[in-house]
Amino acid sequence: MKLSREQVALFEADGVIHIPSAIDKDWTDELLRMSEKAMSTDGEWINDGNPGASVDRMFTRRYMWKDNSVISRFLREGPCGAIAGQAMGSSSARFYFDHLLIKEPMTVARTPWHQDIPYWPFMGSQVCSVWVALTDATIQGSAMEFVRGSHRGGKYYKPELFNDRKSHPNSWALEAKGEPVPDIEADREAFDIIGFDVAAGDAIVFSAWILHGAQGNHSKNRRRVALSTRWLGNNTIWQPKPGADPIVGEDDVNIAAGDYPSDDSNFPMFWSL
Ligand SMILES: O=C(O)CCC(=O)C(=O)O
Repeated sequence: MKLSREQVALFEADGVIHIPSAIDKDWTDELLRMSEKAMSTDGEWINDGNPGASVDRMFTRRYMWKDNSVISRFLREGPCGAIAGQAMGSSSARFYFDHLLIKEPMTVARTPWHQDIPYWPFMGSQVCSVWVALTDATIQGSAMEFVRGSHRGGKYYKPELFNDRKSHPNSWALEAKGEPVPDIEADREAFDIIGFDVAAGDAIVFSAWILHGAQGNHSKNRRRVALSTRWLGNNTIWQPKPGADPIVGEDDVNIAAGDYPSDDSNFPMFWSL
């Protein structure tokens, strides 16, 4: 998968690009089968807003790649690492984690507006996600929206929690510092919001610094499924901090704060020039 110069320039300017037909139907079929299993089996890193329901359920599950052969093969053989590395202008891309995000029909819960970098134990401009649509989705059906160019403001916002729950599986994020995310929904006209209707197989690559979110799923009959993959470029440094995602923490690595994460077992280099 080769990105054009225009795509790379757009990524730098906007912080996000839409790449139609990034993966083929064999991959989307296999990943969708995997997602069904992921919804119906136990695991450690699940955030399920309405377990067992077939409507109004936002389900997320992350960090499966070490035990999940489909995801692991997709990361090695699929195009996401190459897309991430090229978009970031990096000569390599190390992998951080996979994040499956599903919204059943008529899911009320929004994906709140947020930046990704405050959740993660890294710093650097070359940190991004490649979000792969496994089903068609319109913006009304919970495809992603972005505040164009917001990756360039140097802002660092406090994490928001996905799914509104009393005992929240991701409450670790509340320990993070940062100013609150502005109430973008209350004043959408004040922000340069762009979004992309997607077809299954499309990818959206976006900076970990850009503000992004998604509506609930207003579709009456269509599940929305996406697999987000997280990537680290050459200028990434390891920076553990309060409120960082515990999937890979200080006890799991042998990297000094401020160093490049050259840890092949936790952050394998799945793409290089
Ligand atoms: O799929 C979604 O609703 C949100 C995805 C997201 O926020 C991410 O991949 O960082």
